[in-house]
Amino acid sequence: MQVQLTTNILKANDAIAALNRKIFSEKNIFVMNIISSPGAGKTTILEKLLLKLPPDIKPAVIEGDLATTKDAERIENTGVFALQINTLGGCHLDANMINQVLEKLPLEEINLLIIENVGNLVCPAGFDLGEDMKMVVLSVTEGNDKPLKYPVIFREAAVSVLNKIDLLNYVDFDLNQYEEDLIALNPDQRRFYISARTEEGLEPLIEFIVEKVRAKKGGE
Ligand SMILES: Nc1nc2c(ncn2[C@@H]2O[C@H](COP(=O)(O)OP(=O)(O)OP(=O)(O)O)[C@@H](O)[C@H]2O)c(=O)[nH]1
Ligand SMILES: [Mg+2]
Repeated sequence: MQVQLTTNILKANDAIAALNRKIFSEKNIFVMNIISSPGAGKTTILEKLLLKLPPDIKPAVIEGDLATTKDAERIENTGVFALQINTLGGCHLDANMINQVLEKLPLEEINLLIIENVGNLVCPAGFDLGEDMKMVVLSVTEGNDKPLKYPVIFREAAVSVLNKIDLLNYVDFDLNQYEEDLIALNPDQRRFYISARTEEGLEPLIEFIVEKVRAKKGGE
């Protein structure tokens, strides 16, 4: 019974995600779904990244959190439109939550929609929101064993970002093992190594995202 119920929920979610994807495609909006455990640095990465986008990239952000508008406020301080969804205890965003706020977004004015999912490496992995790309963020303080322990999201994400590399000297994070495990899970994944704090490694990640947005705009 439980298995059946889960399958039905996911089927319903996938149908709405397909609808979202169609709407985003019609409007040439590239959509990123950012997933990590709490505190890995999703919002900090966005705060830095949004200020460095070239003028032809027009972003908006959806912030998913159990409670508070703290992250949306941080994003708004960069001058970028941000909308907060509170899941009221839910451990992930789903396609319907995104669908319900579409009319509140400036869809005619943007070509990049970034969705910061609820901080959690497990639940968000199973729910398609209608995004073009999932980006998983891990920080070095969490340990290099996480890709193998939480394989679903590391396998599914087209992009992985290792954040807080400024702290590498203070932790026993094994970079070689991390990379080896990621390659085993998803050999095609683009891997980035950054410090949102010092901005080391941020530029290649921004270039990658900009290329994706321009490609979608060009109809690819
Ligand atoms: N040393 C260091 N600290 C960082 C870096 N990036 C983020 N932080 C810090 O990590 C903490 C959490 O960062 P957030 O950006 O709020 O993390 P988050 O993933 O958005 O967290 P949730 O939204 O709660 O899931 C903050 O105190 C940041 O200042 C980094 O590259 N290096
Ligand atoms: Mg955040």
